[in-house]
Amino acid sequence: MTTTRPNLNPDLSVDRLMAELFALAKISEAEPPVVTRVVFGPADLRARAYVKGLCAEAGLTVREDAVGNTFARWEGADPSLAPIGTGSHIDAIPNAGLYDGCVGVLGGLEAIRALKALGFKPRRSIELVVFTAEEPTRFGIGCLGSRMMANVLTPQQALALRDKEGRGLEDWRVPAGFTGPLESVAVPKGRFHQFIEMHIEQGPLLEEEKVDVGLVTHIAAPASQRIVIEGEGGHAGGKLMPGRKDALAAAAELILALESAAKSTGAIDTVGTVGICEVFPGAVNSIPSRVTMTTDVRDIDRARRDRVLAALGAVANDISRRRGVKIATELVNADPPTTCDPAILAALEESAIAAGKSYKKMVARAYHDTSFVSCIAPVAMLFIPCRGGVSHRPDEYASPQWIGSGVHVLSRTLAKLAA
Ligand code: HGY
Ligand code: MN
Ligand code: MN
Repeated sequence: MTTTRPNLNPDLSVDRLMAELFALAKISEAEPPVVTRVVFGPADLRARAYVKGLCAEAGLTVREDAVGNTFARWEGADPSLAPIGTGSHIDAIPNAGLYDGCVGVLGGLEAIRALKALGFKPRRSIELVVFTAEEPTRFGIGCLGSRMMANVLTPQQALALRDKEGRGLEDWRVPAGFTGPLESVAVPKGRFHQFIEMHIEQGPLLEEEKVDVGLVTHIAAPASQRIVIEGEGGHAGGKLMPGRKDALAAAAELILALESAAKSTGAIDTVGTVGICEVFPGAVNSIPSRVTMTTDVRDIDRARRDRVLAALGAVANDISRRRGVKIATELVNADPPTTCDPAILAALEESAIAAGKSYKKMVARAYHDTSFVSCIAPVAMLFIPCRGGVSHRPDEYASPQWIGSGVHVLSRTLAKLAA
């Protein structure tokens, strides 16, 4: 039983992996090449079944928790030891691409299959994880499954979540077959000995600098808010301009204030986005009486991010007073930045060198499930390039070479950590 570190030139079958990525991409609520796969929807359930089937074929034992976090385990020589974890998500926002999340799930599976093909026998079990609802699409908050595993989101808070139609977590997870007690999702510290997520960079640096892989040292601190602006509706022709309380005009001021606050922190790392802006009643000849919008503010420096949120609050108060509109702000999440583990980064660096792959240390600007796994285990992330840094769009793309390099480095690192 070889638990030593074999001559690890994993015989990756990138072709098989690419075929699986393309097959998974076809399981979508939208017409290919567009990928849309919202948690607990029909496409998500079919995608879960597809991935679980591949894991079973690879000889992994598959188990799901009460919200659908899925664990595919390769039993190690000493099952009493906490496993090495790897994985990501397969849910996708509307109008997305096929690589975000899926590269980390199917690439993690390929890394495991390559080690098995080499006859490697892990001392520590290796677990491939598919996290439920990394994207905020359904319930407005990202990383639902990993937040609950880390108990950053309690069962009570999860039960209070609602989708746009007012349906809650129970209305979705139970018909999807997930009926266990929500209290069973939280896991203790040490559930994983170490955890690595492979992911496309969702930024332009690796491709621009022609670097094979990125070793992520920090993950930016995300925050999001839900803002409702209540004004006064009325006839677009009959109601003259003086005294109007136009909710959308107020929202427009607030959106530009967010953009200017994010641009003026003095750091390129601060970003601010309004991704949702719903207008009521939404008629061409009716003055908007209500706007529901979201903000997404991130920075690698938490205090700087929070200063943007505070500045926005002050502007909202000023707009409310000047325009006579009510502005209600609900903070959905304001998470800390994540620091990745030096020992795992060292193992990734050694693996990249051994694999003959160029690498650079870098920051993750998107958030990831790894941010919440970091509450229960040492973590790190491995980035591969994506064309033009494009993501969350159907033209998101990562080449088989880029993906193969990532899987090669991941495979070697899993073997090092599990040996
Ligand atoms: O929004 C994010 O950073 C992630 O892609 N869900
Ligand atoms: Mn995403
Ligand atoms: Mn992602």
